[in-house]
Amino acid sequence: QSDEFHWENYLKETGSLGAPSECFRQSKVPPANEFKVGMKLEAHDPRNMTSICVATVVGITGARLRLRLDGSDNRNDFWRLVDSPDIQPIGTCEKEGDLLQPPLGYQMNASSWPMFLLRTLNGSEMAPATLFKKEPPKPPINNFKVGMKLEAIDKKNPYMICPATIGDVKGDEIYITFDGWSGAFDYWCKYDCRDIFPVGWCRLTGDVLQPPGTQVPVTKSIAKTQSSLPKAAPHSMPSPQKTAIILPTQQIRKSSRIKPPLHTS
Ligand code: MLZ
Repeated sequence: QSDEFHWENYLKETGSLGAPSECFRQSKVPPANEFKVGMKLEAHDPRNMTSICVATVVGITGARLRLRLDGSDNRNDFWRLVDSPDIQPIGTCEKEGDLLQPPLGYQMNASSWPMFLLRTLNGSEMAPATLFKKEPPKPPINNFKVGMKLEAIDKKNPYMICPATIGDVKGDEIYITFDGWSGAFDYWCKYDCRDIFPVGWCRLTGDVLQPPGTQVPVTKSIAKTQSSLPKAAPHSMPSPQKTAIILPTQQIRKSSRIKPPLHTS
């Protein structure tokens, strides 16, 4: 379909470049996701990171798991990569002499927790240790440059991965701006943040990449270099680092915008 989003065309039309994969704290070859819906694991409670809880895989999306804490409601689901340090096999906590905690917002009386824990784990399918992948190392320095394109999690809608651009760089921090959106979703994060991915990540993992928004025109840059979109062999030599240059906004005309599909929701 012609109105589908394609990075290759989009980079060409916007005259921009994808940030090289070496910039990211992600494995070059995305980790395999061998988890199944219904499997249980241990996870840090995102609302109370010091406590470790039982979680159930309620969905699979690319290299990520949609997780729900046992004893919690269905309105606080969260997403983690299979190589996230926030998840571990059932039994890890006990091995380390810790206790599994009820989640923040545990729906029953606190005194029922030990029995609830026994029942929730009894007869359940526990995700085997081999499914948990090692977190990739941090790139040694922040190599992001203003104007580089990437795929980034929308923290306000964390199931969404969206086309984004580096809007600013300050020390170890980068400013993530979402293409086609006015700025309400933009955020600062560390360069080694696990919520950002190189161009082509979703295509490789099978996760869903959202199309750019339709609120603001996407800027056209003058850079006329080839894209760093991974092609046939993701193992091949990385292309030499290039700098993406973006024109100041006054020089940008609406007509340079490509037409993404109509946005629902
Ligand atoms: N339809 C929702 C989601 C927007 C997602 C933007 N992502 C960068 C809204 O308009 O709020």
